[in-house]
Amino acid sequence: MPALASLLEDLASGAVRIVDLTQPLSERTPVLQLPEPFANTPPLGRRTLSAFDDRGPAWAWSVLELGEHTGTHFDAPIHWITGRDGEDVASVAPSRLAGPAVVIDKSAEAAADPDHLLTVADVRAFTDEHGPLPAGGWLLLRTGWDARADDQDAFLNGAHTPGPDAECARWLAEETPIVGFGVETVGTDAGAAGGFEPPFPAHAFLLGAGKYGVTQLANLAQLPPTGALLIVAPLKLVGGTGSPARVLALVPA
Ligand code: 23J
Ligand code: MN
Repeated sequence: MPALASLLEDLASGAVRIVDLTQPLSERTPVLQLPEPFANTPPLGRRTLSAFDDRGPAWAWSVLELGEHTGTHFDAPIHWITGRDGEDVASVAPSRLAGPAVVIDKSAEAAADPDHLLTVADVRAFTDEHGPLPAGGWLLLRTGWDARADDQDAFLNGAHTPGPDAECARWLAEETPIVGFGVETVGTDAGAAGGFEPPFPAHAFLLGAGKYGVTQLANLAQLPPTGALLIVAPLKLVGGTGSPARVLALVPA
């Protein structure tokens, strides 16, 4: 049977499931808080244009104020100074937005130490057990942080949040065949990463290498370590440094 016909049959039978990796987007969605003197993104803002009233008797709609980097979102290379000559969101080829994903589980380590850092040795231990990182695919870091996403203070945790160390970020960017790195936390970098060398190494190295980030993911616990198909769908925003995204995974039941 052709591969797509077989996939459609598996979806219909439930042999393949679709897992929503997207956090709900609302005025309560936590947003990054950078220290002074840096500018910060506001929470989602919404202004009603009409609500079945004089302004529009049969329709309801609103206008959003929405940061490019709010909620579950995609980081494009031009977000960072190292990638400033790279792709904006609209330029990213769709073939790079759908591909294999592997999930490394550091939820126990992050529960014990919120500043836990992912190392090259951790990823090598994972690939020794599960095989190489997927070419054209994504590495997703599970930390259990998605359970905190309905509470800004618990989610940001005073900037004590897990992420990769600088050497791991450099290695993922420069020496592995992945196209992107995804996390459950507010950014691809650890909460303390502003003080790393270089500062914010996941942003600096991955975006500088023309790779991507996805943040604030949910439900990674429902994915197998290997074998999921990830679909990342940011807005096709011309000149966009990032975009809120719907992120889905297809997984064998
Ligand atoms: C700007 C500066 C630092 C960080 C970020 C943005 C993000 O996390 C982001 O959403 O790209 S850490
Ligand atoms: Mn971002």
